Amino acid sequence: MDWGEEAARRLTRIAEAASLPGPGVTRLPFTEEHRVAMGIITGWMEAAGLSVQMDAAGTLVGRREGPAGAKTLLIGSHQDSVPGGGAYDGIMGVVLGCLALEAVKDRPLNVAVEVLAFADEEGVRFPTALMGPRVLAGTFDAGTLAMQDRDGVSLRDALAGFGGEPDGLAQMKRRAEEIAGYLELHIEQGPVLEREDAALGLVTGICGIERLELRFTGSTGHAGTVPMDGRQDALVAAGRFVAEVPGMAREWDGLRATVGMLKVSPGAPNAIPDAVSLVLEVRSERDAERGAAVAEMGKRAAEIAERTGCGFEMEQTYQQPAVLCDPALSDVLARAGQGDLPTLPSGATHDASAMADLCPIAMLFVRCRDGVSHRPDEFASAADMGAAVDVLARALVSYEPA
Ligand code: HGY
Ligand code: MN
Ligand code: MN
Repeated sequence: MDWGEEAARRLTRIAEAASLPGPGVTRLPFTEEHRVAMGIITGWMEAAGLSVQMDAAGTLVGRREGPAGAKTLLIGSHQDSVPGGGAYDGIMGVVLGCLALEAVKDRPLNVAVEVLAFADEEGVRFPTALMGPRVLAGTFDAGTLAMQDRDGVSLRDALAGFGGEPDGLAQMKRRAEEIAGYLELHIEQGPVLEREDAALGLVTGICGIERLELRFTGSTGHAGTVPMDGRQDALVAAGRFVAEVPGMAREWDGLRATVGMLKVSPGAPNAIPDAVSLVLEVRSERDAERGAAVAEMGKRAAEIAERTGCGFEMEQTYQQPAVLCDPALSDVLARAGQGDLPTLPSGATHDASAMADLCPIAMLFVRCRDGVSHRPDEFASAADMGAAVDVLARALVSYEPA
Protein backbone atom coordinates (compact mmCIF):
# COMPACT_ATOMS: atom_id res chain seq x y z
CA MET A 1 0.00 0.00 0.00
CA ASP A 2 1.17 3.57 -0.65
CA TRP A 3 0.90 4.74 2.94
CA GLY A 4 1.26 8.38 1.99
CA GLU A 5 -1.56 8.30 -0.55
CA GLU A 6 -3.72 6.41 1.96
CA ALA A 7 -2.98 9.06 4.60
CA ALA A 8 -3.96 11.80 2.15
CA ARG A 9 -7.17 9.96 1.23
CA ARG A 10 -8.16 9.43 4.86
CA LEU A 11 -7.39 13.01 5.88
CA THR A 12 -9.42 14.38 2.99
CA ARG A 13 -12.35 12.16 3.96
CA ILE A 14 -12.36 13.06 7.65
CA ALA A 15 -11.99 16.76 6.81
CA GLU A 16 -15.11 16.57 4.64
CA ALA A 17 -17.18 14.28 6.85
CA ALA A 18 -16.32 15.59 10.32
CA SER A 19 -16.40 19.36 10.20
CA LEU A 20 -18.86 22.23 10.47
CA PRO A 21 -19.66 23.72 7.05
CA GLY A 22 -17.46 26.56 5.81
CA PRO A 23 -13.89 27.05 4.64
CA GLY A 24 -11.35 24.66 6.12
CA VAL A 25 -11.98 22.29 9.00
CA THR A 26 -13.92 23.27 12.11
CA ARG A 27 -14.07 20.39 14.58
CA LEU A 28 -14.31 21.35 18.21
CA PRO A 29 -14.30 18.83 21.08
CA PHE A 30 -17.42 16.99 22.25
CA THR A 31 -19.50 18.07 19.28
CA GLU A 32 -21.37 16.17 16.56
CA GLU A 33 -18.35 16.67 14.29
CA HIS A 34 -16.14 15.10 16.95
CA ARG A 35 -18.54 12.16 17.22
CA VAL A 36 -18.37 11.58 13.45
CA ALA A 37 -14.59 11.76 13.62
CA MET A 38 -14.54 9.15 16.41
CA GLY A 39 -16.32 6.69 14.12
CA ILE A 40 -13.87 7.28 11.29
CA ILE A 41 -10.80 7.03 13.53
CA THR A 42 -12.20 3.83 15.04
CA GLY A 43 -12.09 2.39 11.51
CA TRP A 44 -8.45 3.44 11.12
CA MET A 45 -7.54 1.79 14.42
CA GLU A 46 -9.43 -1.41 13.62
CA ALA A 47 -7.71 -1.61 10.22
CA ALA A 48 -4.43 -1.59 12.14
CA GLY A 49 -5.65 -4.48 14.30
CA LEU A 50 -6.00 -2.36 17.45
CA SER A 51 -8.59 -2.81 20.18
CA VAL A 52 -10.50 0.48 20.47
CA GLN A 53 -12.16 2.23 23.38
CA MET A 54 -12.86 5.80 24.50
CA ASP A 55 -11.44 6.78 27.86
CA ALA A 56 -13.11 8.97 30.51
CA ALA A 57 -11.55 12.13 29.02
CA GLY A 58 -12.96 11.46 25.55
CA THR A 59 -9.63 10.25 24.16
CA LEU A 60 -10.02 7.44 21.62
CA VAL A 61 -7.45 4.76 22.45
CA GLY A 62 -6.36 2.06 20.01
CA ARG A 63 -4.15 -0.58 21.65
CA ARG A 64 -1.89 -3.35 20.35
CA GLU A 65 -0.81 -5.73 23.08
CA GLY A 66 2.89 -6.46 23.51
CA PRO A 67 4.97 -9.24 25.07
CA ALA A 68 4.09 -10.14 28.67
CA GLY A 69 5.18 -7.38 31.04
CA ALA A 70 6.26 -5.11 28.17
CA LYS A 71 6.04 -1.35 28.51
CA THR A 72 3.64 0.61 26.34
CA LEU A 73 4.78 3.09 23.70
CA LEU A 74 2.22 5.84 23.15
CA ILE A 75 1.67 7.54 19.79
CA GLY A 76 -0.86 10.32 19.38
CA SER A 77 -2.09 13.77 18.62
CA HIS A 78 -5.36 15.72 18.68
CA GLN A 79 -8.55 15.31 16.66
CA ASP A 80 -9.77 18.87 17.14
CA SER A 81 -9.04 21.87 14.92
CA VAL A 82 -9.18 25.63 15.17
CA PRO A 83 -12.19 27.22 13.44
CA GLY A 84 -11.54 27.21 9.68
CA GLY A 85 -8.33 25.28 10.27
CA GLY A 86 -6.41 22.87 8.11
CA ALA A 87 -6.88 19.17 7.39
CA TYR A 88 -3.53 18.10 8.87
CA ASP A 89 -2.90 19.84 12.22
CA GLY A 90 -3.36 17.17 14.89
CA ILE A 91 -5.31 14.54 13.03
CA MET A 92 -2.29 13.78 10.82
CA GLY A 93 -0.47 12.37 13.88
CA VAL A 94 -3.40 10.03 14.54
CA VAL A 95 -3.70 8.69 10.99
CA LEU A 96 0.07 8.25 10.53
CA GLY A 97 0.25 6.34 13.83
CA CYS A 98 -2.55 4.03 12.68
CA LEU A 99 -0.96 3.50 9.27
CA ALA A 100 2.46 2.70 10.75
CA LEU A 101 0.86 0.09 13.00
CA GLU A 102 -1.03 -1.26 10.02
CA ALA A 103 2.27 -1.51 8.16
CA VAL A 104 3.85 -3.58 10.95
CA LYS A 105 0.71 -5.54 11.87
CA ASP A 106 2.42 -8.86 11.22
CA ARG A 107 5.82 -7.92 12.64
CA PRO A 108 6.83 -8.71 16.26
CA LEU A 109 7.35 -5.68 18.51
CA ASN A 110 9.12 -5.43 21.86
CA VAL A 111 6.44 -3.17 23.30
CA ALA A 112 2.71 -2.72 23.49
CA VAL A 113 1.60 0.31 21.49
CA GLU A 114 -1.34 2.68 21.84
CA VAL A 115 -2.56 5.30 19.39
CA LEU A 116 -4.30 8.19 21.18
CA ALA A 117 -6.71 10.63 19.52
CA PHE A 118 -7.00 13.42 22.08
CA ALA A 119 -10.23 15.43 22.13
CA ASP A 120 -9.06 18.99 22.77
CA GLU A 121 -5.62 20.43 22.17
CA GLU A 122 -6.49 23.79 20.67
CA GLY A 123 -8.38 25.15 23.67
CA VAL A 124 -10.81 26.98 21.36
CA ARG A 125 -14.17 25.85 22.76
CA PHE A 126 -13.13 26.15 26.42
CA PRO A 127 -10.48 28.49 27.93
CA THR A 128 -8.36 25.47 28.79
CA ALA A 129 -6.76 22.68 26.81
CA LEU A 130 -4.86 19.40 26.89
CA MET A 131 -7.33 17.61 29.21
CA GLY A 132 -6.60 14.24 27.57
CA PRO A 133 -2.82 14.19 28.03
CA ARG A 134 -3.01 15.97 31.40
CA VAL A 135 -5.34 13.30 32.75
CA LEU A 136 -2.87 10.59 31.70
CA ALA A 137 0.03 12.55 33.22
CA GLY A 138 -1.89 13.21 36.45
CA THR A 139 -1.57 16.99 36.04
CA PHE A 140 -5.20 17.72 35.16
CA ASP A 141 -6.87 20.47 37.23
CA ALA A 142 -10.45 19.29 37.88
CA GLY A 143 -11.39 22.91 38.53
CA THR A 144 -11.27 23.50 34.78
CA LEU A 145 -14.34 21.25 34.40
CA ALA A 146 -16.40 24.26 35.50
CA MET A 147 -15.11 26.36 32.60
CA GLN A 148 -17.81 27.20 30.08
CA ASP A 149 -17.96 27.66 26.34
CA ARG A 150 -19.59 30.67 24.67
CA ASP A 151 -23.03 29.07 25.08
CA GLY A 152 -22.53 28.57 28.79
CA VAL A 153 -22.01 24.80 28.49
CA SER A 154 -19.46 23.61 31.05
CA LEU A 155 -16.59 21.31 30.11
CA ARG A 156 -18.04 18.85 32.64
CA ASP A 157 -21.43 18.74 30.90
CA ALA A 158 -19.95 18.64 27.42
CA LEU A 159 -17.69 15.72 28.37
CA ALA A 160 -20.50 13.83 30.13
CA GLY A 161 -22.85 14.44 27.22
CA PHE A 162 -20.24 12.98 24.89
CA GLY A 163 -20.03 9.79 26.93
CA GLY A 164 -16.99 10.74 28.99
CA GLU A 165 -16.80 10.44 32.78
CA PRO A 166 -15.85 13.72 34.45
CA ASP A 167 -15.75 12.02 37.85
CA GLY A 168 -13.55 9.23 36.56
CA LEU A 169 -10.67 11.40 35.40
CA ALA A 170 -8.60 11.23 38.55
CA GLN A 171 -8.23 7.43 38.26
CA MET A 172 -6.78 7.67 34.76
CA LYS A 173 -3.25 8.67 35.63
CA ARG A 174 -0.88 6.21 33.93
CA ARG A 175 1.98 4.60 35.90
CA ALA A 176 5.19 6.13 34.48
CA GLU A 177 7.09 2.89 34.92
CA GLU A 178 4.67 1.19 32.50
CA ILE A 179 5.12 3.78 29.76
CA ALA A 180 8.11 3.67 27.41
CA GLY A 181 7.49 7.10 25.94
CA TYR A 182 5.25 9.24 23.74
CA LEU A 183 5.78 9.93 20.05
CA GLU A 184 3.90 12.63 18.16
CA LEU A 185 4.01 13.15 14.43
CA HIS A 186 2.77 16.59 13.40
CA ILE A 187 2.78 18.95 10.44
CA GLU A 188 5.51 21.52 11.10
CA GLN A 189 3.18 24.53 10.87
CA GLY A 190 6.20 26.61 9.88
CA PRO A 191 8.56 27.16 6.90
CA VAL A 192 11.83 25.63 8.14
CA LEU A 193 11.69 22.15 6.55
CA GLU A 194 10.52 23.57 3.25
CA ARG A 195 13.42 26.06 3.29
CA GLU A 196 15.83 23.19 4.02
CA ASP A 197 14.19 21.04 1.33
CA ALA A 198 13.60 18.33 3.94
CA ALA A 199 10.50 16.13 4.14
CA LEU A 200 10.89 15.42 7.87
CA GLY A 201 12.56 16.95 10.90
CA LEU A 202 13.21 16.03 14.53
CA VAL A 203 11.87 18.43 17.14
CA THR A 204 14.37 19.55 19.82
CA GLY A 205 11.86 21.16 22.17
CA ILE A 206 8.41 22.75 22.44
CA CYS A 207 8.07 26.37 23.42
CA GLY A 208 6.39 27.55 26.60
CA ILE A 209 3.30 29.75 26.46
CA GLU A 210 1.92 32.46 28.68
CA ARG A 211 -1.42 34.22 28.09
CA LEU A 212 -2.33 37.41 29.95
CA GLU A 213 -5.43 39.57 30.04
CA LEU A 214 -4.57 43.30 30.01
CA ARG A 215 -7.30 45.74 31.02
CA PHE A 216 -7.12 49.47 30.21
CA THR A 217 -9.78 51.68 31.86
CA GLY A 218 -10.62 55.30 31.03
CA SER A 219 -13.80 57.35 31.00
CA THR A 220 -16.47 57.35 28.38
CA GLY A 221 -18.37 60.32 27.07
CA HIS A 222 -20.08 61.75 24.02
CA ALA A 223 -17.73 61.45 21.03
CA GLY A 224 -19.06 64.72 19.67
CA THR A 225 -19.01 66.95 22.70
CA VAL A 226 -15.97 65.91 24.76
CA PRO A 227 -12.91 67.92 23.61
CA MET A 228 -9.89 65.91 22.43
CA ASP A 229 -7.73 67.34 25.18
CA GLY A 230 -8.06 65.57 28.51
CA ARG A 231 -9.81 62.46 27.18
CA GLN A 232 -9.12 59.18 28.96
CA ASP A 233 -9.59 56.95 25.95
CA ALA A 234 -8.92 53.31 26.88
CA LEU A 235 -8.66 52.24 23.26
CA VAL A 236 -5.98 54.83 22.53
CA ALA A 237 -3.94 53.39 25.42
CA ALA A 238 -4.53 49.80 24.32
CA GLY A 239 -3.78 50.65 20.71
CA ARG A 240 -0.47 52.30 21.59
CA PHE A 241 0.49 49.17 23.55
CA VAL A 242 -0.48 46.78 20.75
CA ALA A 243 1.55 48.83 18.27
CA GLU A 244 4.63 48.42 20.50
CA VAL A 245 4.33 44.63 20.98
CA PRO A 246 6.30 43.56 17.85
CA GLY A 247 9.21 45.87 18.73
CA MET A 248 9.26 44.69 22.33
CA ALA A 249 9.20 41.03 21.24
CA ARG A 250 12.24 41.54 19.00
CA GLU A 251 14.26 42.50 22.07
CA TRP A 252 14.36 38.77 22.99
CA ASP A 253 15.84 36.27 20.50
CA GLY A 254 13.21 33.85 19.20
CA LEU A 255 10.43 35.23 21.39
CA ARG A 256 6.93 35.50 19.87
CA ALA A 257 4.31 37.91 21.20
CA THR A 258 0.82 38.28 19.76
CA VAL A 259 -2.37 40.13 20.60
CA GLY A 260 -5.12 38.05 19.00
CA MET A 261 -8.18 39.10 21.02
CA LEU A 262 -9.43 42.56 22.01
CA LYS A 263 -12.77 43.75 23.43
CA VAL A 264 -13.93 47.39 23.56
CA SER A 265 -16.74 48.91 25.62
CA PRO A 266 -19.12 50.60 25.32
CA GLY A 267 -18.33 49.66 21.70
CA ALA A 268 -20.34 52.42 20.06
CA PRO A 269 -19.06 54.74 17.32
CA ASN A 270 -20.23 57.81 19.20
CA ALA A 271 -18.95 56.91 22.67
CA ILE A 272 -15.36 57.24 23.90
CA PRO A 273 -14.09 53.77 24.94
CA ASP A 274 -13.75 53.49 28.69
CA ALA A 275 -12.70 49.84 28.97
CA VAL A 276 -10.56 47.65 26.73
CA SER A 277 -9.43 44.13 27.53
CA LEU A 278 -6.97 42.29 25.33
CA VAL A 279 -5.20 38.94 25.45
CA LEU A 280 -1.43 39.00 25.04
CA GLU A 281 0.22 35.66 24.23
CA VAL A 282 3.99 35.27 24.69
CA ARG A 283 5.98 32.18 23.65
CA SER A 284 9.61 31.20 24.02
CA GLU A 285 11.76 28.08 24.27
CA ARG A 286 13.32 29.69 27.35
CA ASP A 287 10.91 30.18 30.27
CA ALA A 288 13.15 32.66 32.11
CA GLU A 289 13.30 34.94 29.06
CA ARG A 290 9.56 34.67 28.61
CA GLY A 291 9.09 35.76 32.22
CA ALA A 292 11.42 38.74 31.77
CA ALA A 293 9.68 39.77 28.56
CA VAL A 294 6.22 39.58 30.15
CA ALA A 295 7.38 41.71 33.09
CA GLU A 296 8.85 44.33 30.75
CA MET A 297 5.74 44.41 28.55
CA GLY A 298 3.55 44.86 31.63
CA LYS A 299 5.73 47.75 32.77
CA ARG A 300 5.53 49.45 29.35
CA ALA A 301 1.74 48.97 29.29
CA ALA A 302 1.41 50.64 32.70
CA GLU A 303 3.53 53.59 31.51
CA ILE A 304 1.39 53.99 28.38
CA ALA A 305 -1.79 53.85 30.47
CA GLU A 306 -0.46 56.51 32.83
CA ARG A 307 0.52 58.82 29.95
CA THR A 308 -2.99 58.41 28.55
CA GLY A 309 -4.67 59.07 31.92
CA CYS A 310 -6.01 55.52 32.04
CA GLY A 311 -6.02 52.74 34.63
CA PHE A 312 -4.29 49.43 33.92
CA GLU A 313 -4.15 45.89 35.28
CA MET A 314 -2.70 42.63 33.97
CA GLU A 315 -3.60 39.04 34.92
CA GLN A 316 -2.07 35.76 33.78
CA THR A 317 -4.80 33.48 32.42
CA TYR A 318 -2.77 30.54 31.07
CA GLN A 319 0.75 29.23 31.04
CA GLN A 320 2.59 26.06 30.13
CA PRO A 321 6.35 25.64 30.46
CA ALA A 322 8.75 24.89 27.63
CA VAL A 323 9.62 21.19 27.37
CA LEU A 324 12.60 19.42 25.79
CA CYS A 325 12.28 16.29 23.66
CA ASP A 326 14.05 13.22 25.03
CA PRO A 327 17.38 12.64 23.22
CA ALA A 328 17.23 8.82 23.47
CA LEU A 329 13.68 8.59 22.15
CA SER A 330 14.44 11.13 19.46
CA ASP A 331 17.43 9.03 18.49
CA VAL A 332 15.11 6.07 17.84
CA LEU A 333 13.39 8.21 15.21
CA ALA A 334 16.72 9.55 13.94
CA ARG A 335 18.09 6.06 13.36
CA ALA A 336 14.84 5.04 11.68
CA GLY A 337 15.23 8.13 9.51
CA GLN A 338 18.23 6.52 7.81
CA GLY A 339 20.13 9.72 7.44
CA ASP A 340 20.49 13.01 9.13
CA LEU A 341 17.09 14.42 9.84
CA PRO A 342 17.31 18.18 10.43
CA THR A 343 16.43 19.31 13.93
CA LEU A 344 14.24 22.29 14.85
CA PRO A 345 12.29 23.74 17.80
CA SER A 346 8.51 23.88 17.83
CA GLY A 347 6.91 27.33 18.20
CA ALA A 348 3.51 25.63 18.31
CA THR A 349 2.56 23.63 21.36
CA HIS A 350 1.28 20.08 21.21
CA ASP A 351 -0.21 17.28 23.26
CA ALA A 352 3.41 16.24 23.76
CA SER A 353 3.86 19.39 25.88
CA ALA A 354 1.63 17.81 28.54
CA MET A 355 2.73 14.21 27.98
CA ALA A 356 6.25 15.31 28.98
CA ASP A 357 4.99 15.28 32.59
CA LEU A 358 4.36 11.52 32.27
CA CYS A 359 7.16 10.13 30.11
CA PRO A 360 9.93 10.92 27.63
CA ILE A 361 8.59 12.58 24.47
CA ALA A 362 9.82 12.86 20.90
CA MET A 363 8.28 14.56 17.88
CA LEU A 364 8.70 14.17 14.14
CA PHE A 365 7.67 17.10 11.96
CA VAL A 366 6.37 16.74 8.42
CA ARG A 367 7.08 19.50 5.89
CA CYS A 368 4.35 22.13 5.65
CA ARG A 369 3.70 23.88 2.33
CA ASP A 370 4.54 27.61 2.61
CA GLY A 371 4.67 27.13 6.40
CA VAL A 372 0.94 27.78 6.49
CA SER A 373 -1.22 26.32 9.28
CA HIS A 374 -4.44 27.08 11.17
CA ARG A 375 -5.81 27.94 7.71
CA PRO A 376 -7.82 26.05 5.10
CA ASP A 377 -4.82 25.91 2.74
CA GLU A 378 -2.63 24.03 5.21
CA PHE A 379 -1.02 21.16 3.25
CA ALA A 380 1.43 18.27 3.56
CA SER A 381 2.25 16.04 0.60
CA ALA A 382 1.41 12.33 0.35
CA ALA A 383 5.08 11.62 -0.34
CA ASP A 384 6.20 13.36 2.85
CA MET A 385 3.50 11.64 4.91
CA GLY A 386 4.55 8.32 3.39
CA ALA A 387 8.13 9.00 4.45
CA ALA A 388 6.89 9.68 7.98
CA VAL A 389 4.97 6.39 8.08
CA ASP A 390 8.10 4.55 6.92
CA VAL A 391 10.21 6.18 9.66
CA LEU A 392 7.65 5.40 12.35
CA ALA A 393 7.22 1.80 11.13
CA ARG A 394 10.99 1.26 11.19
CA ALA A 395 11.18 2.84 14.64
CA LEU A 396 8.44 0.54 15.98
CA VAL A 397 10.08 -2.61 14.64
CA SER A 398 13.50 -1.69 15.98
CA TYR A 399 12.43 -0.17 19.30
CA GLU A 400 13.80 -1.68 22.50
CA PRO A 401 12.50 0.10 25.58
CA ALA A 402 15.21 1.13 28.05
O1 HGY B 1 -1.40 27.20 20.01
C1 HGY B 1 -0.74 26.25 19.58
O2 HGY B 1 0.46 26.35 19.43
C2 HGY B 1 -1.41 24.97 19.24
O3 HGY B 1 -1.76 24.99 17.87
N1 HGY B 1 -2.62 24.78 20.03
MN1 MN C 1 -3.14 23.82 16.14
MN1 MN D 1 -1.60 20.71 16.62
